Amino acid sequence: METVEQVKMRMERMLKPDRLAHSYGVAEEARRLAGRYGADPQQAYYAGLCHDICKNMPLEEQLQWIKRSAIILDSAFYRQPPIWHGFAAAQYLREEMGVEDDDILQAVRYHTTGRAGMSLLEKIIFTADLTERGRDYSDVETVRTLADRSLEQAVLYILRYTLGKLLVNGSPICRDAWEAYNQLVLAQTTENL
Ligand code: DGI
Ligand code: FE
Ligand code: FE
Repeated sequence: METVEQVKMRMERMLKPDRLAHSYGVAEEARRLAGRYGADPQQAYYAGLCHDICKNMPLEEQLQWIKRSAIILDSAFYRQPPIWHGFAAAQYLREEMGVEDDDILQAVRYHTTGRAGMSLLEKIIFTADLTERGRDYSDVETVRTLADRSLEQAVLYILRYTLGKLLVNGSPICRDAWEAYNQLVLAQTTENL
């Protein structure tokens, strides 16, 4: 597996400056959250650093990486380009950077959509993506406060926020995202029964 220094040099070549800054922000926020929630800080930093590595790749190239992975995806997936870069990155990390840590690969693959049954590291990367220091959107302080209180609550809030916007815009929502949402909502309502 490439060292952090090697990853950083690769990122300098592959990412635009704003995406580079975001990636460093997510890496640091993921390391902080890992410390707070008992995950491995180095693993979290690495996954955070790499999560958007394919974001500035042409879509055609992203597709090539996705097709090289063994994951079976439905036709709706292929009609939602905004969710491709995480799936492409998981395969890219494995083949080009020698990453074999499945927890890192899963966290990168599902960082945009989430999924039902996310691991601790997956929740950390999913959340850090929206709470890193460079993020600025109307609800960001609410999400940052939630992230320090409960990762599950932060993930659910982000899903409500993201999927809410997709619904309002009439955009499609992928299966993994609504399965993640349903699982967290149902877990919450079961607790309240
Ligand atoms: O890569 P980032 O900008 O850091 O953030 P991200 O990986 O969370 O990507 C955000 C984009 O992905 C945003 O435009 C919303 C979109 N997105 C998230 N879930 C879905 C989705 N788009 C579609 N069509 N369907 C989804 O389920
Ligand atoms: Fe992303
Ligand atoms: Fe990101």
